Amino acid sequence: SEIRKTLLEVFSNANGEYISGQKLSERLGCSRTAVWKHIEGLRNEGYELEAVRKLGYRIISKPDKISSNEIQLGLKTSSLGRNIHFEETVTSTQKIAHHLAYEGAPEGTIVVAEEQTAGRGRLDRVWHSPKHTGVWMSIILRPNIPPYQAPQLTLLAAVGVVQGIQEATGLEADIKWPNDILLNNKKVVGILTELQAEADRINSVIIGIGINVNHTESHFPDFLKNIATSLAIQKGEGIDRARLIQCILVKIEKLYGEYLQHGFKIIKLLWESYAISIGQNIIARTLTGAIEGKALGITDEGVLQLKSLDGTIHHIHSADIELTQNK
Ligand code: BTX
Repeated sequence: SEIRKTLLEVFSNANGEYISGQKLSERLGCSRTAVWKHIEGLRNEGYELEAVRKLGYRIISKPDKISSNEIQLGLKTSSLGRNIHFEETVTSTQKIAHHLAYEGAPEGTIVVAEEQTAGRGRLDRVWHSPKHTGVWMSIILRPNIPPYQAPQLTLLAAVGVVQGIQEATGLEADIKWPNDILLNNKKVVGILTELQAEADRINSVIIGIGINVNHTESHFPDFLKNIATSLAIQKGEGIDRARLIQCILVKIEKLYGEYLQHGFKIIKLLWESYAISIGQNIIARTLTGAIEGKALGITDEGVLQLKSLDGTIHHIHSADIELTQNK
């Protein structure tokens, strides 16, 4: 709003000095209560404001924002991220990407938002995506592969994200089959791959990547506090999200080129080198039940092979897995 804009101007002219509530209400032409409401509004947008009795308010830090410009400036890819659809707030970047893909958006188009109000995981689960903290991004690819090979792209994306995180932050993350990326055993990234396909051919693959980047503990709702973490929490300092996106796009583009030329072999080897669940005892919870056993590896299609306690080898296409005590 206009008032919000004026408020920011006043603060930025104050160069970090305190401004009294009285002064603000005069400058904005509104009541002290209204000033307070606008201050709360700024806080919700990620501004850190300090209020000190008798002195007034001052801005301590501005939210770290991303835009198409910042992602594109210095981006070293030839197709990924060349076409960017950026929005401040969306329901889900997947939803927009589906629409753009349907309308014919070129391969490499990405959708990025600062906030998702209905970010989604697998099986219609919710992906928590608060404002100005994370990377909420969907990538449109148009590979010439049969639909059954699409899960390979989830694994490919996971490798790219791990490599991109390493490049941007130095942090070495682990992959838990099929789509979780963990730091210190807590989830820092989720990947969701969706298709627009006919029986035998893919029109587009939409890879949704959600990364907790600059979250502090307080950004996570209680039900996530024990299972989720962010790059900033692990690294102990804030991370430039635009640069992180660039690093990840470069890595995924390189892997994708490799994949289209030479197939899944090298991607599979790389994936296995980051995977923590292989060779471990796990419980795989599928829609039809839970199977306990040892994770043997993944097949050339990216399917998990699990040897259950009675010796049977199961092929798991989709599940949540939990590492159990290794006996
Ligand atoms: P998933 O089904 O494997 O994981 C979802 C589960 O993860 C939730 O049920 C919850 O327990 C937990 N969770 C929810 N939010 C978070 C979070 N921020 N950090 C850690 N754990 C969380 C994973 O699905 C796939 C997520 C993809 C998200 C991206 S964001 C861009 C794109 N747009 C969109 O709507 N989804 C994708």
